[in-house]
Amino acid sequence: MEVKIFNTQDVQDFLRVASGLEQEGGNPRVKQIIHRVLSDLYKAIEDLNITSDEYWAGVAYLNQLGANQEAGLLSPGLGFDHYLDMRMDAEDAALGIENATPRTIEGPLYVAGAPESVGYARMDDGSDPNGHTLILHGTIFDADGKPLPNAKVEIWHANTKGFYSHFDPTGEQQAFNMRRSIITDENGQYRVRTILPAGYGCPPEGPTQQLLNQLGRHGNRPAHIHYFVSADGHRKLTTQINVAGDPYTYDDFAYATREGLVVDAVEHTDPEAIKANDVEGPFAEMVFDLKLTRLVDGVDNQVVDRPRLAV
Ligand code: MBD
Ligand code: FE
Repeated sequence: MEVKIFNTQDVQDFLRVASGLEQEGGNPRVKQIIHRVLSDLYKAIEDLNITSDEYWAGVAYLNQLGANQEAGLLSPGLGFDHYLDMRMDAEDAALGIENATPRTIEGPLYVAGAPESVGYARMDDGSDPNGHTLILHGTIFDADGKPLPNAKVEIWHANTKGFYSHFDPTGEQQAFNMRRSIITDENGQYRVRTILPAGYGCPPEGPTQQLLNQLGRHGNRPAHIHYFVSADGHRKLTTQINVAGDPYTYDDFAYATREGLVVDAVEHTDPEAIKANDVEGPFAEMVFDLKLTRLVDGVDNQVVDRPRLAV
């Protein structure tokens, strides 16, 4: 049987009570958001005739999601992270701000406190038996298009199993493996030696993948490398590059791939190049320049503050 009660005064009054709108104390913004979200959910229960069994399955699911620390993983999977980027892009467009280097999502696996060095860093500890050497470098440009010395380039990525240090279920990786902060040199350049990452897959038995299965979706990301770039007078840029040619490049479960962020990994086998790059054998090279945008009225109007792991 289907009943309609959502629009009754009783239910509407109840939503205000449950959201604390009839209380003096508390936080008005939280009340406003909770009132709206509760209202939308109550309405969905009515419109879709969501059963008690379905509702309680949802409650159990949220508990599982938290117990597995996967809320930050389901979030990009459901497109929230990309949607927030779309909104920031639209705000920038409205302000006439051009992002020569597109932003894309941070993801849930950044860790603050990586080792810092000037100009160059070796990122991998050499322990990945399948690691193929990657030389990744480029120039950071300021908002006027000039090379920018002393910019901070934070880079993090996965190993050849798609696992990140600090989040590796095998426990194989040392702290901060494949996580570095490089300060650009006097020419605005950064350079790292690391290994080509593999794509990421959601934990196959976890609650995120469980829901994706119900949606008929996979939980894979293409091979990618994360960046934060920050510098005086500029907005912090959050982005990623994809290694070109990955089968998931244009089928990312987290919707982070964007035009301008797909970069070829060029294979070098000639002895000259191997010697010039001070590596032991054949290696891949990726070149990626990033251009920052200036502060808006002296502030970073889009910097994202979120709980992050700091070690
Ligand atoms: C990742 O490495 C990632 O970048 C995102 C967005 C989600 C899961 C794993
Ligand atoms: Fe990632």
